[in-house]
Amino acid sequence: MSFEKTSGWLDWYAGPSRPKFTLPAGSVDAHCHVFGPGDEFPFAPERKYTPCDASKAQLFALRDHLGFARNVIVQATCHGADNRAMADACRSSNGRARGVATVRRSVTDRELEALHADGVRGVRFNFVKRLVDFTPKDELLEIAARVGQLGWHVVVYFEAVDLPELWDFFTALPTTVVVDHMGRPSVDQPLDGAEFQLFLKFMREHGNVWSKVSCPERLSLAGPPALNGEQSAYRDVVPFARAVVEAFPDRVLWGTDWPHPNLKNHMPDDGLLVDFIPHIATTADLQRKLLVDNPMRLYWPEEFWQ
Ligand code: 0GY
Repeated sequence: MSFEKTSGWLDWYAGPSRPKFTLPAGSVDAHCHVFGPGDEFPFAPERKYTPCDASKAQLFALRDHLGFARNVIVQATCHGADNRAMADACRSSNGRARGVATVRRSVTDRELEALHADGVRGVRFNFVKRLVDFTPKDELLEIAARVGQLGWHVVVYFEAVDLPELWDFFTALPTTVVVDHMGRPSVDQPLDGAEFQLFLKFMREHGNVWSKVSCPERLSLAGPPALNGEQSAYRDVVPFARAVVEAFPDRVLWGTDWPHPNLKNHMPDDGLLVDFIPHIATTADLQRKLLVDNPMRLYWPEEFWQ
């Protein structure tokens, strides 16, 4: 089956630079995706965009190029609740990839067990309206209770403006809750403004809530270094991510977000994204927690606690 990429979509960055920052041994890219290839793993009929292909082999090549040891592959909305591409990538990784799936209420226990065997350790609930159709909260709570029994967690993706409305639902979840991209703060608002302070309060008051301090390229208004001279890339995101890393060093994760769905103006060089890390995790101790200890504890606990 042939698919036509959504108009304006940028392909992922070919030939990324080699990072200047040396990742700690055993680092995990804890947020990335595979797309298709569409011929092998067709995109979902209900998708809101059609991506370019981004295969498991290309993801693993990027992992090795950047210096990561492992990946957490998050189901992208263009595949809906058809987890085959993600699960296949996990199975092909020699244990070096875990997955986060999207499932519907109709998923059987057998299917969940098969996903677990493939390496899946979480489900993703997406509240970003441009990406998905609405799913009733009672369905999501039912799924959370079921996957909680397998020891899985729930990944949530939402826009900062929606946190007040989602607060009661999130705090009712019986599992660890991992927030994508710090709940997408508006980085033109002050760090001590109401929006970001609410997010910090959410994490402070709920010890089961973790955050990915990822996607500066999505959140930044300042842009990459080409747009701002010698300054660090995406410098306007640094204070936000750094605040989360320093307040909750044991509950943060980092990921490239490769192949960067839905970017139309600027496609990041993944090597430069890695060079962003020491700006937000400024000591070797914070870097080890962010990149190794925390993701290992969540996704490979059997190895971490050995
Ligand atoms: C991300 C962000 C986006 C898309 C998806 O599954 C997806 O389609 O997550 C986005 O468009 O902001 O984390 O990959």
